[in-house]
Amino acid sequence: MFQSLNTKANIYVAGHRGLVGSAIVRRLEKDGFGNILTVPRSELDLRNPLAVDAWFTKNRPDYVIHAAGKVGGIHANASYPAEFLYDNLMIHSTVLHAAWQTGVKKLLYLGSSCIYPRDCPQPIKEEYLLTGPLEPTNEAYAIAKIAGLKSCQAYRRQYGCHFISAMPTNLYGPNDNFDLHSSHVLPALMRKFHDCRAAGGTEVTLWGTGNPRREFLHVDDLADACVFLLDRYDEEPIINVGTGEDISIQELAELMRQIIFPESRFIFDPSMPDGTPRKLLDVSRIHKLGWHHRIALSEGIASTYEWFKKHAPNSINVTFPELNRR
Ligand code: GFB
Repeated sequence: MFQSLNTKANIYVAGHRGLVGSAIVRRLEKDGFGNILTVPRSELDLRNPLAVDAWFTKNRPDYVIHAAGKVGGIHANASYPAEFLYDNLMIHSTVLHAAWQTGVKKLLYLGSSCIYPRDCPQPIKEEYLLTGPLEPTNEAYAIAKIAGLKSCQAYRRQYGCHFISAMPTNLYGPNDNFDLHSSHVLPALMRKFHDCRAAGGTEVTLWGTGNPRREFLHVDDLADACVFLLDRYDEEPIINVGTGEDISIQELAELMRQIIFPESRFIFDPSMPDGTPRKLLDVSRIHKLGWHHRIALSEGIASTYEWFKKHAPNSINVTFPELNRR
């Protein structure tokens, strides 16, 4: 089934409690991997180089999927740039360095579509990286992510490490962050329509103008792509992971209204930022390798909403409690 992976290998999933990491663990377990390594933040602060070195020396992972990091939606990114920059720069540096020092066979690093210039041509090809200015609302996060992917390339060139980087588009799914201040748009809209219905309301207020366009990938599809790439891809260039299809925030809101609370209506608050006008990835490279997404957006929203209803009371995924405390 796999070209190079062996289900007996030790695979460390960094960030296993987050949206991405938890999906990767689910996927690896389904594929029969018996030695998945995880460590909670309370036991290992990935910003601490000495602690990370010691953990890698003791646990000796064969493979690493690096899905750890401080993430958030447009408001969180714009409000806490220092934290997004510091935490992510540190987390990426410590993990990559320890992986090199302990001879990890292969590492998959996850970036983000916000690394590309704000106004680059659409769909976004991998080679558009560093060809123009970044979107100001997420510049700090993007700089840290660019440093991470460039580190992978540097360790590859200087030390021959098999470090690869994938750039996922906007993600959603189970274990997302549904906190209205720090979440991304899809979980925020889910919570807003759900709470409106539960409260007997009629109107939901959304941010910005509704005109920006975004591409959404279910996190189970991303997990599938991660295992695919870890198994088969071993080159320096970054590789986009998405669906190749986008919709406007207005269209997304309409879709979610129909699924969650058809009797409601929504309005936009243009005093909130729009962010990047459009972010659609060119996925022809990963398609050529033989990978395609499977989960249609409406199907993914419906299944995520089922998950949300079961977990709603506890659905704030506090992957960065600092943001939720404020
Ligand atoms: O998903 P999102 O927060 O981040 O917002 P980005 C996408 C769009 O949805 C923006 C609008 O135009 C928002 O104004 N929007 C409408 C809302 N209503 C809401 C709402 O209630 N909550 C939120 N959050 N948005 C992030 C970056 O950018 O994308 C990160 O900040 C990362 O760095 C991530 O790259 C993938 O798509 O604009």
